[in-house]
Amino acid sequence: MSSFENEGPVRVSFEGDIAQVRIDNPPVNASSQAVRAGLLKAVEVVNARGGVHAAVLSCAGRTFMAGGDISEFDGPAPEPHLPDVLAAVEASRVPFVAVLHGTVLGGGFELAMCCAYRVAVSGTRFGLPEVRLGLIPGAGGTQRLPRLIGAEQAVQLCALGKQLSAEELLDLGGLDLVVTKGALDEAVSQFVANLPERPQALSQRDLPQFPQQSYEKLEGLVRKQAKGAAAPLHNLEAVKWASEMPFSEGQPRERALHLALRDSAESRGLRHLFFAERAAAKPRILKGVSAPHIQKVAVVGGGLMGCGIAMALLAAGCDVIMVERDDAAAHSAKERLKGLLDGALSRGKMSIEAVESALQRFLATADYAQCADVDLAIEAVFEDLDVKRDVFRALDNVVRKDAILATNTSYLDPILIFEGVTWPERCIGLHFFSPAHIMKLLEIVRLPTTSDAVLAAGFALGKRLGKVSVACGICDGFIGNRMLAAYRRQADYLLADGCLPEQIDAAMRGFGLPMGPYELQDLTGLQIAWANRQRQAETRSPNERYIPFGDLLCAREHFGQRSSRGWYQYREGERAPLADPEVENMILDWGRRNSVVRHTFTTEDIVARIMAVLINEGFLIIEEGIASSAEDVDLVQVHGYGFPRWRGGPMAYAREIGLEDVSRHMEAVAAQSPNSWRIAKALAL
Ligand code: T1G
Repeated sequence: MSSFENEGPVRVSFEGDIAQVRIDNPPVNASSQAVRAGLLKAVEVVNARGGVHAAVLSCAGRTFMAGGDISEFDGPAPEPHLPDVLAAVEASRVPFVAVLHGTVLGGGFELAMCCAYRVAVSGTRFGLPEVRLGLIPGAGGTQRLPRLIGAEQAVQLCALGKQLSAEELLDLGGLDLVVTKGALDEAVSQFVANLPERPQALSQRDLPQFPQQSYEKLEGLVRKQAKGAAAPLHNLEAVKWASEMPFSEGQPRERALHLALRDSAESRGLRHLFFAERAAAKPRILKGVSAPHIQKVAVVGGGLMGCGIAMALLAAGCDVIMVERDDAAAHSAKERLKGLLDGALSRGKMSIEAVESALQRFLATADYAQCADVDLAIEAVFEDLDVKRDVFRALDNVVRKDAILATNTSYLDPILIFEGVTWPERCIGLHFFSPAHIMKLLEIVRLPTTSDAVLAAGFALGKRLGKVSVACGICDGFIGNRMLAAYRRQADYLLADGCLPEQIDAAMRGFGLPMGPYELQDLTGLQIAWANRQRQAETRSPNERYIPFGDLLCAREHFGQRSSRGWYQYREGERAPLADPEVENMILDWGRRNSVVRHTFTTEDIVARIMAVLINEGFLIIEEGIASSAEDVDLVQVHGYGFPRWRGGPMAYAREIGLEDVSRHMEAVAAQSPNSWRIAKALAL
């Protein structure tokens, strides 16, 4: 077998009349500039040699090309450009046979579509996830895919971010062969030796008109799922071009829009999160630190939170011992967990085998002694310091000395919770968000005594549970709840000075939040924030402006949806919030009694002031070392509090609008409520 000593990530070799073109660009064979140049060279070498029957294109490592190199997107695209490289592959006299495995995404799928033939290993997945990066494909994806599998299916992948299995793509006519991994080499040899007639290149194929009714239905679906993001609709529009114009017109139009979107705030925000999520999973301080393995976990407290944590652990293959205060409570906890498992089964999230396996690995008990051999014990009991301390006193007496002890507290000081526990280096905070088996965010709270190994174990467990884990220090509310408290306080100031709940909620929903602050309080219940305000009363500055509306509602036992009244009123059995004249009167009466002159705030004012407070609190949290980066603050907001992903997070949003603007709005906030806000250094311009 002779081979060309071509350098770089693309190598060409020959076995008789078959060329082997191999891409090796770890970790995911992204189409970097070197890969694009190497591939272009490979097409030239293969065609210049003469007598070559076919060129087999494959990738080393865990996956075929998984897309363009996202890290290149911040700057101008260096030549050769991917569309040109793919055009060369498609036009190659020697037919290319793509051998596909792993996740064939974005530019990788575009490359595969330019090959004359496509053979895939069973289990390979295909997609055009550019939409998740605020983009449309930039190398023919929206123009070739409809010509391969039809426009309707192409919209599912381009605009809705759906992926296809190899079998599904085969059924749609997008692959020539799907084989098991073990049979791949032989199957490819056979296939290449007996190539079917070469199909017409996708760029040459015509496409029927996109049926208007189908298009309109899909447009509604795409708009609904987009939740304010622009890229999904751009993808839909680009796919439609494929049925309206020849490839020669559609592809340049796609490329131009792709490049323009690379420079959009939406794409910058989504790319920022893409890398932030990966960086957060591997804190620099843990480089080289080995994490003790966690298999057996005790969960103390079988309420909604405890069962959610248990569910997440069981789904990840852990063994769970759930401890409750007595046998009856343990039985109820087991029934609650079985309810969650049945729900996962009925929604197709878990197979019957997985549910049975989970139940075999689950034990509910009232006997702490059953925890003697756990690797980690976490409490999810009532948010009361003494109750939590009692739990750890009991655990401390039975668990191994190397067993990790974790608190799930949302607001209490973990140092006080663990006071007196032996081997304090094993203590950590693992703050899950309810429902814990669904919410992605996990705040991992490091105590001064927490060892690196225990911290690493927390991150390893978070990764195993599929969480977005963010390291945080100790303060009231850690990162997310502290920012939520600031956000709600500013919303209350706006109520006091001229707004009504429905106006503020509408403004924040229009910004992209799933619901506004008052709808959310009604949904989760006003009691939690009430208890927190009472807890903070003794340490709150007497000069800080205090708005009592939430307390007044709780005093009337208007706790929200569950009590049919809160900030809104609710018809029996319904959840639609209805403006409550009593709430408006309460706000106006209070204003009159306190000689407040109410103002008119526009939607823009409301958003600007609330965002300024959220960003300011984020900067304070970073400046105090509670969060290690703006990226981590954004991850907390996006994965824990519904901040619109396509805006990248409050800190990314601040970068987009400019800190001068944020600072100006924060000054207005501070003037609106004197002595009530600390201004972060980053905003004290
Ligand atoms: N570009 C650059 N780096 C990438 C990358 C990419 N496309 N994909 C992954 N990485 C890095 C990632 O940052 C991490 O780095 C490491 O690889 C492992 O990733 C031209 C314009 C493929 C399913 O959107 O979905 O093609 O942290 O931890 O869980 O028209 O990575 O180790 O330093 O996620 O096994 C379209 C994005 C791009 C795919 C693997 N393609 N990647 O998941 O590993 S735009 C995508 C993924 C495009 C074309 C358009 C996943 C994965 P580090 P990982 P994983």
